[in-house]
Amino acid sequence: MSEEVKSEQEVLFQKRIDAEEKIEPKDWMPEKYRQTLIRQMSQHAHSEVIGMQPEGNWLTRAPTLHRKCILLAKVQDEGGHGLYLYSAAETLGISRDELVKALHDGVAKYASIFNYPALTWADIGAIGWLVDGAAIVNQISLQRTSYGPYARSMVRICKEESFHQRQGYQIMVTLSQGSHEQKAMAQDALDRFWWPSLMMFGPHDAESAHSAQSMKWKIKRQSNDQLRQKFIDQSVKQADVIGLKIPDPALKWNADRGHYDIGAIDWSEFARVIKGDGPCNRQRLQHHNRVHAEGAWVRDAVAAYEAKHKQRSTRAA
Ligand code: FAQ
Repeated sequence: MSEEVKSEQEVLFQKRIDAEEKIEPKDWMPEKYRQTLIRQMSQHAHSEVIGMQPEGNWLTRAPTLHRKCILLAKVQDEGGHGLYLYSAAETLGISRDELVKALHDGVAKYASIFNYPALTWADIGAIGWLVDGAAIVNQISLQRTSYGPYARSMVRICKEESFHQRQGYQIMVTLSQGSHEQKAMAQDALDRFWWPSLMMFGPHDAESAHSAQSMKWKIKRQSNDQLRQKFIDQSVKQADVIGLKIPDPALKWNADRGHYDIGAIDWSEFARVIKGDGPCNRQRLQHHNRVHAEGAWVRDAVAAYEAKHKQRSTRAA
């Protein structure tokens, strides 16, 4: 294909994006658009699946049967989110095996937040309130992303994340109205999860390698800093309602901007964690590797069943 024809296709593609048309799997798309989506959607899928680990760790230690049922449903939802997202990524011409291999080889990332441990029951509250809370702020915006299968998967995921956020906040409400020790445990969880939650939105816009192109292609609809600010503004109020203190001495309402100002984020910690040196990176990947290998027989059985059925229907035809 000549350069001229290709660039004409690119102009038409951008026109479709500007007109808010969704791009569908069989439509022409620039190779870089396809690769950007594979990168972002697969990292999103890996985050959902790796994100099951810190919470899964508390399934056998939930304080009541009721809490256990809720947590079990939530963790299963996260696995489901991973499946929708892997399937949506496969429409871009890549297999799930390739995506998982990239995770195991350390080529594909997953959200930095899941490299922090869940040390107490209050951490389960903080994860639901803050981590799912941050995820929803980002994903509501992604419901309008330009790639159809990604946008549609976000609609269902957001509905479920909203329940996740509320169950987490409700744990924090209960603990902060409990004994002195319970309230201290909730505050400690907030202290440890606040800054890593802010890092979930990625580097500041000026440092974000992919933002400019992704915003032009409407893969991203709002910038990292815009979404982070939205999350800060809503969470400060929620902490206030339950009498917990955001661990940031520089936090201040800025009447001119109509937003909260915050202190400096420790980007060296973020860089360390995404390079593989966070508190739980090795543990998370080792666990995923082990469980994936243990599940090989299920994948083999499904493939054998499918092959048998194909053979039977070919014979019958
Ligand atoms: N962690 O140029 P940008 C959830 C990387 S779902 C790790 O700004 P981009 C549900 C980035 O990949 C949470 N890496 O990148 C749940 C890039 O590296 P690369 C997941 C990060 O893509 C709750 C480099 O830094 N949500 O929590 C992070 O334009 C509870 C430069 O950054 C999504 O994935 C990070 N936080 O913007 C489950 C949402 N931030 O790839 C269980 C979809 C940045 O060049 C329990 N993703 N990096 O090697 C997005 O919206 C975007 O990809 C951003 C990053 C906003 C995360």
